[in-house]
Amino acid sequence: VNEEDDFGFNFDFKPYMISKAETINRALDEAIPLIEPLNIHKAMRYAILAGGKRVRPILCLAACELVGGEERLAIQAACAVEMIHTMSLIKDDLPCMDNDDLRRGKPTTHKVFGESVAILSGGALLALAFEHLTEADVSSKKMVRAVKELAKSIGTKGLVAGQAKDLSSEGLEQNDVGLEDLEYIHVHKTGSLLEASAVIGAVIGGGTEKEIEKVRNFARCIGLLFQVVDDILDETKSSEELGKTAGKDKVAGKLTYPKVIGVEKSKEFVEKLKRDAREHLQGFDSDKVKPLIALTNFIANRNH
Ligand code: GRG
Repeated sequence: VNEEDDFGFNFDFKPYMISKAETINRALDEAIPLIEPLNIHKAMRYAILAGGKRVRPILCLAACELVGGEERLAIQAACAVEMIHTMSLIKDDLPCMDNDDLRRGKPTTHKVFGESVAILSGGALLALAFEHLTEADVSSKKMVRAVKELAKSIGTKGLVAGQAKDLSSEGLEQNDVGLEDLEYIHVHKTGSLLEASAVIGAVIGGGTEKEIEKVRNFARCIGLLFQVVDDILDETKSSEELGKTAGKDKVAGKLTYPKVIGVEKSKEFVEKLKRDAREHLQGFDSDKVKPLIALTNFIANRNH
């Protein structure tokens, strides 16, 4: 991770990522105590403390620090975006959606606690995210903006829109779903919360309008980057696992960038998005952009 990349960039990302993830995990542990109703809080904690790369909260903290804010200002917001992400994973895994048995290497929340508890714990995470976010030590004006940004990223302009489109494309022939549809699904399902995470960090950190817009454009690039890489990984996985696992049909049937534009063009797109992401960070303090560039490289080079 700390080797020079193709842009001659050098930053020791692993300790940064570990230390930020530890801070976030501690804050999440405190934010969701094991109180009544016990089974709901158990399920919430099970889902959110199950691991995960913590990309969204790290992005939120890094964006806050990029514009000169202190980490402590954005910690509630960072927890909030991870709560929303976890809520969406719980719902995505339900039998009426993707019907998945495993998540983050463990049985899914509904498999362990039952469907009704899983649905309630998802709803509770959604509510707690907003409650917790409002505890940040920032002006009401910034807070209203942050709340609006987060709400927008979840509903019919964000996660719900992406999931709805994804569900309605299921079972369609490859020819009936084009690059535009695929991009719509990705921008909403994956991009919207990543964008909100970064923008909320920049708003809370006290960024200027111009800085917030730059952060938004940067986050849009890494949102798409995240998904194109995910698609390439899925394709590789599905060919490696061919004939081996029961989940193969789901992966094989899913529309992906490599299926629509081919593996080579998808890899070229990854490189373009990496370059574009960096360009949006121009003009910021050269030391403060380092974690965000490293995060971009991490997303581009990850293998899971
Ligand atoms: C019900 C209001 C409401 C919203 C939810 C179900 C749903 C609507 C949306 C689905 C959103 C979804 C599951 C998108 C996929 C996002 C994605 C790329 C997940 C994987 O993210 P990683 O790799 O996972 O960051 P970890 O485990 O590392 O956190």
